[in-house]
Amino acid sequence: MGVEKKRVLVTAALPYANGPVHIGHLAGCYLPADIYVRYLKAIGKEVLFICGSDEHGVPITIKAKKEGITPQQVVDKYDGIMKNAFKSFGIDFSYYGRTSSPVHHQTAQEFFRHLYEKGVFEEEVTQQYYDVEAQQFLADRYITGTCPRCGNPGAYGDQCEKCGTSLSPTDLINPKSALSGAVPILKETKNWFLPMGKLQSTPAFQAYIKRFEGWKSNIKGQCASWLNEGLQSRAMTRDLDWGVPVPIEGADGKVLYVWFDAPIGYISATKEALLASSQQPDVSSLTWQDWWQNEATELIHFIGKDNIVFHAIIFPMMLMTHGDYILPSNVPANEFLNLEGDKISTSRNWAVWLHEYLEDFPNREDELRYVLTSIAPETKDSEFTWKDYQTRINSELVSIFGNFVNRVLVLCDKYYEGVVPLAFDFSNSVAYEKIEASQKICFEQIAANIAEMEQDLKEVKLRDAQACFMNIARAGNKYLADTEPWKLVKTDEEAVKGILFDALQICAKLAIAATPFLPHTSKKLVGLLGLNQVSWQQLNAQVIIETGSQLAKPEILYKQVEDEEINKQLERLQQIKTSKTQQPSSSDLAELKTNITWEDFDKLDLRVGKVIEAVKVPKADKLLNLTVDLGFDKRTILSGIAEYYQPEELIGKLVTVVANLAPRKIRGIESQGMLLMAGNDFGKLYSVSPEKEIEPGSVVK
Ligand code: B3M
Ligand code: ZN
Repeated sequence: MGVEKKRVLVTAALPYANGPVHIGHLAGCYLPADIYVRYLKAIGKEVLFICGSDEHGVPITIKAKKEGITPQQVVDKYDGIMKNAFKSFGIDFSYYGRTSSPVHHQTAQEFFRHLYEKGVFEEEVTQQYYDVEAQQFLADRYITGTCPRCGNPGAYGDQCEKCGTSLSPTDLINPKSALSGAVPILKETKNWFLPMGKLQSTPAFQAYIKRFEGWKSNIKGQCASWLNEGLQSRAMTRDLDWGVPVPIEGADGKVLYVWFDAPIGYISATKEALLASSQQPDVSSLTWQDWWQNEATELIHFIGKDNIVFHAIIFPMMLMTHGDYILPSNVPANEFLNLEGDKISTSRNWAVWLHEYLEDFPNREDELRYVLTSIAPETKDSEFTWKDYQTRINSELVSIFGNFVNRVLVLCDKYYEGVVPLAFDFSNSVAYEKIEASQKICFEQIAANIAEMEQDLKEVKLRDAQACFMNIARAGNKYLADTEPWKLVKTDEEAVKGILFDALQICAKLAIAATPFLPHTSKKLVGLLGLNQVSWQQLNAQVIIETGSQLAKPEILYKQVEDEEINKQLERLQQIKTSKTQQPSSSDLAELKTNITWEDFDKLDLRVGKVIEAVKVPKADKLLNLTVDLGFDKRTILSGIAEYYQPEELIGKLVTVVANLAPRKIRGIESQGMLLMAGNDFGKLYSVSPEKEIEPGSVVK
């Protein structure tokens, strides 16, 4: 506050090194971060863009067990794969680190020790689940069980992925060890907790959360709900053997909680980045402290929505209690990207993997960047489909942008052998009134779109920004369509030169404006236009390409996406789906519950109900509040089906209701029953409904 921000430190969430990167990762975090960074650099800001592999945590060790290799082998394999995929798509990190590096271990340990010595942590002996067979404590994802909130039998010890609730292992019903399948015992162990409840009420934290006001509403909403519920202490150490060892006495066999060390990874990667750059000629005189401990730095974290609490609350609390650090100025988190109607899932292979895309669509990285930015889940979940991918490329990138540039280059090649023609003053004669008017409108529209694009980029509204970019090409096309230089060439060569001179300036503006969004294309176009170098400052210049300069031979920027290419992708996905439905996974088979008696079944009172009202529950993504007519009674029933049904689709629908289920309060509303739903392997839910119209209240037996 009050201090002028001289530089920007942008971080992108450190991906777990337990699998390759997919389009959801790209759209949710890395692409927006890259576009923003490219924009900042273009306007001359000093920027450091930090990322790296998150190589600790239970997901890595579980993957290692599954594949029969060591955790180190897992992270070595995926660190390389991820780094290459990011590079191919032009994600231009200043530095990509690893949390297994010695600099990171040391930095994380020093950070922990500093807080420990300041007396920040609460030391507590608690009962934790322990697998007697595997002789190991079961933290986070090492334990599975039934979610107490939604009944999902595959919830993890830290979170239920179905309903999103964050959990402690001891919240799970019927807990099971993910290592041996055994029922775990409770055993005492000592851990160090960050007293988040206590810290929440400190003036420093209260001052910090004022920043949320300027942040995106999805983040504000999530943070408000955490803060309103009241924060709980959270253990910053774990009884595990993979991670950064806890650097204090009496902590043998314990490591730092992965969410304690991972964000510190941004700091260690910064240190490493500066070490690496000091060995290069253009030595930056800045130290890592300039980036992290100086109010002149603006700190911005790009993340996906599942990481909000860690970046907007927990990490800032760590930085704040440490005392030497700046706090984030913004956390532009995105929502999720779905694929062809279903949630992207690594374990079900329901994803478009970047390394596979590169094989199937070589040299078409910018096409995917374009589509993912057009549908970026900036404010709510969005959806990638291959048909939409094809449409956006063919009818926007090819037909609008590519076509405009190509027409201009081909005409200049044909008429002037690629030498940039003379400009023309259309105001010198009334004969040119029409052309002059088109020219005026065209350049006014372009200027307005450039201004709006810059404003959107500044505000990280990248979807809108890219739409403005495309409008520049639209305006160019319109100018050509209005003035028809290919017809005019027979009668008025000077005017044609003037129009094509203008059109070339528009191509140059497009080449510059494309830098953040489509870096590969921008570079190619700069070359085709015979420009050595361009700068963002030239965007509003009248002349960017000089008369007399030489253009390169025309080449197309993008090729059409053919139906066969799309069908191949759709078939691949279809195969994944069918192989799944034909062979229920072992976990589905294992979920078969123990037999019940006829008497047990007889206790259920199942009835047909008719939905008469349906509304979304505010601030709950998954829940609908339904009023269901049971004939003899009208019930309020909350159902976690908001992702699968729009409220209006349900009105008038017959459903099956467990009518004698004990009422239960959810989000302060009493739910008086439950709707029966059939779920498939892809997380979809379908209502179990009578085949024919039958009156509400009818017994299901
Ligand atoms: N590795 C979770 C994730 O990949 C975690 C992010 C760490 S950011 C410091 O979604
Ligand atoms: Zn749940």
